[in-house]
Amino acid sequence: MRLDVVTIFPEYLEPLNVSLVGKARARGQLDVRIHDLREWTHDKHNTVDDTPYGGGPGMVMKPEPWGEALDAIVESGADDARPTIVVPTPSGEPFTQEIAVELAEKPWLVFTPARYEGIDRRVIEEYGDHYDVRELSIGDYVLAGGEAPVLVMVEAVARLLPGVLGNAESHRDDSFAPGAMADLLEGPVYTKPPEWRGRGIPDVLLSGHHGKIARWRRDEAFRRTTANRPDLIERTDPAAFDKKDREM
Ligand code: 6GU
Repeated sequence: MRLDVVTIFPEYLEPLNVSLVGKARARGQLDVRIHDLREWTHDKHNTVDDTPYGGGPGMVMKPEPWGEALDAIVESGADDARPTIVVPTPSGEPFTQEIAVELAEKPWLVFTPARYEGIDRRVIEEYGDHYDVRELSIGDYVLAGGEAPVLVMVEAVARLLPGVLGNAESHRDDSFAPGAMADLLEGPVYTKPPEWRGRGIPDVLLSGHHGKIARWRRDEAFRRTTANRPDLIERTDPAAFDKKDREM
């Protein structure tokens, strides 16, 4: 997969050299290209923002540098290659595991993290007419810019790419993974030693009884979801719950 990121803070994307994403790059599974938006400015001060039409606080990112940057990037691909353009914005559609799975199937993503009050709307309209453009938010809070959301989305997508996670089974029962445990959060996990500061391990995990262990994990998932995300229980088809769940 190819990933391009256009930003006025290229150094903010340095974490993409580390850990899972860094290793995927080193192995050639990910081709990440970070671009400085200011390279597509032409004035002495490399201006990327201006005051909003209609007045109000803050600044808006000017369309011209974004247009030149995006044109250069989309034209740098193969003749028939068309990227999906991801625009991080708190006004976007919520980024979910389902969207991460969709994005992980694309060959090429271009991210456009903005600072200030966002990018002149005409840029999103212009590229939306010619490309698949996704405006995505990572949650109901406001950040100072889209760079941290890009790190979040790239990590969520990269770990789904074939061969990137060591163990292909590892995302089978992720919280929010589509499938049997969809809509339940993952329960608690334990490792050695068997006793730590006087605290032991639930007996069932030492029993070797796979059926009982699976049942226990499901009960814990249900308990945790009820406590932390009652909204997930509400929106789940009641047919997905069994008698034991209903008794909890
Ligand atoms: Cl994608 N950008 C910004 N600036 N704030 C956010 C966000 C994105 N998602 C949640 N808050």
